Amino acid sequence: MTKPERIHRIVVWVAAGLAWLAMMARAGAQAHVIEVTAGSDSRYKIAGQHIPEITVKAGEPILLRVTAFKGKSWNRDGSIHGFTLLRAKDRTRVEGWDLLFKPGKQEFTLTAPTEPGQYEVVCTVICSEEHEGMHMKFTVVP
Ligand SMILES: [Cu+2]
Repeated sequence: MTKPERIHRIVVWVAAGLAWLAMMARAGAQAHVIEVTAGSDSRYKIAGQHIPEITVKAGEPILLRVTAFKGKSWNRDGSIHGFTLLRAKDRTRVEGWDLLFKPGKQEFTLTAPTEPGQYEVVCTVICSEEHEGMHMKFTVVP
């Protein structure tokens, strides 16, 4: 390989690397950040919302930031609350949205459902006698 060829090859690799970095930075910046607390009282909470609910755009990247507090009971594996997304129309589970929380802070990188419509988040851990009331509305807009 001649010297100009070597330089050309290096330039191509550096350009490809920069393009990749720019793409990753954009992807990170575009994620819709949702912060949810899973309370010891078996309720989901979102700051600034009296009745918590989540609205996302179909197919958008989501970063779910969770802070979870132990209720009165939990799973043997240490999970203290769940977060499973169901389609409102038939109560079927949405793939990739069957989450379990450990005590404290945790993050999940997710993708919003591609089908607009009404969904529901439900807890899947029997976290207290109030567990059945642990759910919230989830809307996917086009
Ligand atoms: Cu629960």
